[in-house]
Amino acid sequence: MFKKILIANRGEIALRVIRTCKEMGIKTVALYSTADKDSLHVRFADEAVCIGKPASVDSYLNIPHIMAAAEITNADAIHPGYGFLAENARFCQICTESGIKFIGPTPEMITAMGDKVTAKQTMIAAGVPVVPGVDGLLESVEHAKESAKIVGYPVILKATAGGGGKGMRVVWNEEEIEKAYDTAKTEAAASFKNDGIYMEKFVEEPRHIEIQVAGDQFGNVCHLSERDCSIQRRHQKLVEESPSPFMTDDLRHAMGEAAIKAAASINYEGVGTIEFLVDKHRNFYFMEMNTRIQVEHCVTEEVINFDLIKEQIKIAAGHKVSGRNYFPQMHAIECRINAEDPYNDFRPSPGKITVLHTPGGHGVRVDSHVYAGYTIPPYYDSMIGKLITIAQTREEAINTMHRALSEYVIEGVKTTIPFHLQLMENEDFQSGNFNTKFLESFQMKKI
Ligand code: MV4
Repeated sequence: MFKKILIANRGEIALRVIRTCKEMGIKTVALYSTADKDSLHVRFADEAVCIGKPASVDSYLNIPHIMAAAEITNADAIHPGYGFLAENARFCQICTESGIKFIGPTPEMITAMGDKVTAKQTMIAAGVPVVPGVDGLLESVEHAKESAKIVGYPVILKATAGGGGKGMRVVWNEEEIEKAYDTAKTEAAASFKNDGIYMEKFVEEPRHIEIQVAGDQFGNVCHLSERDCSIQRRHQKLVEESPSPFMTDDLRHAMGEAAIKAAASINYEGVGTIEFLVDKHRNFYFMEMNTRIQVEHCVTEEVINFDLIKEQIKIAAGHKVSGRNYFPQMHAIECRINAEDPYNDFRPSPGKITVLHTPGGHGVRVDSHVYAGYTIPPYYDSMIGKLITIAQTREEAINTMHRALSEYVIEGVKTTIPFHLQLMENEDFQSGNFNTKFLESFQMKKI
């Protein structure tokens, strides 16, 4: 087992990794930018190294600074968390070349899933269902026009280097396709320095359901059930839960097997997530694979009673996965508490937290790095923490969530707590009647 893990991240996920390392008897090294010198991950780690100025490019994305910190502290592994360098194949490669274990997949696996056209071709070869569309990249506007006639409108144009919605265009008819093709290409080139575009049939009002997987260095892969992440706003997830209210036992087995096929087809090592679109008839289609731990991993941890960070570390150290699949025994819901104003288009609201009261009690988990007097810096994401509730049934998990949200006091910054309270009171949410379009029509009631 590793003796010392360096955590190349900040905020709640840095703290989350430190907690598991402590339980495993592994020493920890925190990294921090000058904006984060008073952060809890710095206080709770065994050692901490300042790696630069506040801007991410000068600190949490600065590979030479991070590698220097790993060398001077003699760390034998690096945990990348999520975001920042977690899916950067070059960083992963540099860690390996420096004799430091990257806790995650190999650079080849990251690259294979990072290019969406390659990933889709890999899935077709593995027998995983994908959205019908055109194989490979679009060569020209004419190619796009001819293809759309075959696929059938509506179609969606996506950037091969994309993910998370950037460079995407829905096209409803032939009149729109030329403009959509041009803007998608321009946006992709600007965002990813790669203007490759591909086409799929547009799936209307889909649910976003993802399957957690874990694979080891010996080719074994298991699944750890699903998370429903359909409650999103502009491709930012706000609420996740497990099990999905839309799930059936048959669908879970089918999606679980597909997810295992997907991960096994690249001999996946580490924990990962296969994202699927699920239509109203419960047809499911591979969308993307995330080769990292995700923000919403906690709901899975709670419904199967399983530490996913510990699993990541064990897999990286050469342990085998258990060789069985895991099914939800409880219901868990996670609300992302962001420093954003839900009454004002979710505008970021960084600043000092003057008063803080964190909820507790039966069935409540809070993963957060903030404390009273902490200042949320403007340089990074606006997440204050995650509130997770766990109960026997979905209805009880919603009731516990409403109760916990009503206890949560955060003053000094605006937060998404009022949004979550209103969501928990929404009848469509309560009945599980929602898809990825749900928040487009959700209106905050004024206070
Ligand atoms: C789609 C789709 C409908 N049909 N693909 C959004 C982000 C990127 N990962 C893929 N996305 C979508 N791909 C086809 N063929 C609808 C979306 C989509 C979406 C997906 C998941 C969660 C929220 C979403 C919001 C808008 C669009």
